[in-house]
Amino acid sequence: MSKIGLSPNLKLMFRIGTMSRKPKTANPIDFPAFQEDQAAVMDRQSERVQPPKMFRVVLLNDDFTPMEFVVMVIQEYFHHDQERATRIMLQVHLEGKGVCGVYTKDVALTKVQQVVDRARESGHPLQCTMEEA
Ligand code: TYC
Repeated sequence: MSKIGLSPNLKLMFRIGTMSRKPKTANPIDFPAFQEDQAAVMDRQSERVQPPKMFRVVLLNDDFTPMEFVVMVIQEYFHHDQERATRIMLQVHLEGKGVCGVYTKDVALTKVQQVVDRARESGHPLQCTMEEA
């Protein structure tokens, strides 16, 4: 395009590129309402990504369940080695209760059910429960 005959101002605008740029269109991101919506989305996302509640699976003491049975249960269902399982069993025996592991709700519920089922099958009154960590 020839610039001959343009006013000095128009020539200047060409030189600095003003007229060759696209006119600025409204960008939703610049509006407060949009930013508030975005903040709400972020809040909802941060609610969604919270870590799950965790639950301690706890064994309770009684006078009848054999110590060896309790150690076996702790090894089998909570995957502790024999030494650690024995320590946990002794803690329950001496202090009344002991934590075998910490799990999400579904896993903790399953462990409690499995342990109680196994104890009843074997004729022992062992109690196993869960509490929010
Ligand atoms: N107190 C039991 C006994 O003397 C042993 C025992 C330990 C029972 C832990 C339950 O969760 C328990 N035979």
